Amino acid sequence: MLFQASFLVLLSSLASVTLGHSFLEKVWANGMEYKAWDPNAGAEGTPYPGNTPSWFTTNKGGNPLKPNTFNTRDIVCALNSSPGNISAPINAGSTLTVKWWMGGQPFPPTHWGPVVNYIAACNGACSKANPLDLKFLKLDQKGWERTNTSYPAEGYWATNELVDNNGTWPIKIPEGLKAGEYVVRHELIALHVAFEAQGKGPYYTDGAESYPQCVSVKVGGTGTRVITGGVAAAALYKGDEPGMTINIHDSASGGAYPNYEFPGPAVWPLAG
Ligand SMILES: [Cu+2]
Repeated sequence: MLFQASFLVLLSSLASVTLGHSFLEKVWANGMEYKAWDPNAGAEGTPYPGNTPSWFTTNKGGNPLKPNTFNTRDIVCALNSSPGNISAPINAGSTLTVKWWMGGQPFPPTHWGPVVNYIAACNGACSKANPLDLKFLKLDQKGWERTNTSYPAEGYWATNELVDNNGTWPIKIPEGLKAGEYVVRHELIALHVAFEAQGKGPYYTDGAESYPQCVSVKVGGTGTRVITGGVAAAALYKGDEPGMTINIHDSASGGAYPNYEFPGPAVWPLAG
């Protein structure tokens, strides 16, 4: 019991020193650099720019979404989101790169978890898209990577790789994707307090944290690969999945979680 109590104190102190969470600072596509949207600046009266493909959100502080929001509009593209004003031109088969940054760091290094990317067709201009109408396919996912002497119980996860890469993450746009406008939904999932949702059922008030960010892109060319099916973002997760309730502080694991089960749908077979 003593161990349990001090463990929880440690966790809450970790949470209090990482008040800064994060959001996208920059986006690169086809060799062009775009500023993303800084919701903290927005709170000080800076208007949302007319030349960014990165979606608007009122999420001052870059705060996480908890499982009790996983079936709401906010889980699609962040708190009170609305579409980017432009869609960044990008070639099918090339890489969209994003960069997370807030308050002098990319993302809290103690927020271990997966990085997951999705794509949805806008069927027209993404600037007019309704987030609730978007049907997403999973492009790729990366979770636990290896053990880590710095965090012997938790190991090294995709979010740690993102932090070590100065907050940047590459997202491959599928080869041969049909011309049109698409929303890329890029998401960090932090598992440091995921265990709090164990046994609590779906949409609990605490547990895993989701940090979704959306970027609108415009694919040209003569590709024929069409997106069909897909899942509304508000139906991706319930928060009670094994991959959303895992205890990653299990010292018996030695920091190895090779059987981590990703939440959400399987990766779209045509994405690679
Ligand atoms: Cu957090």
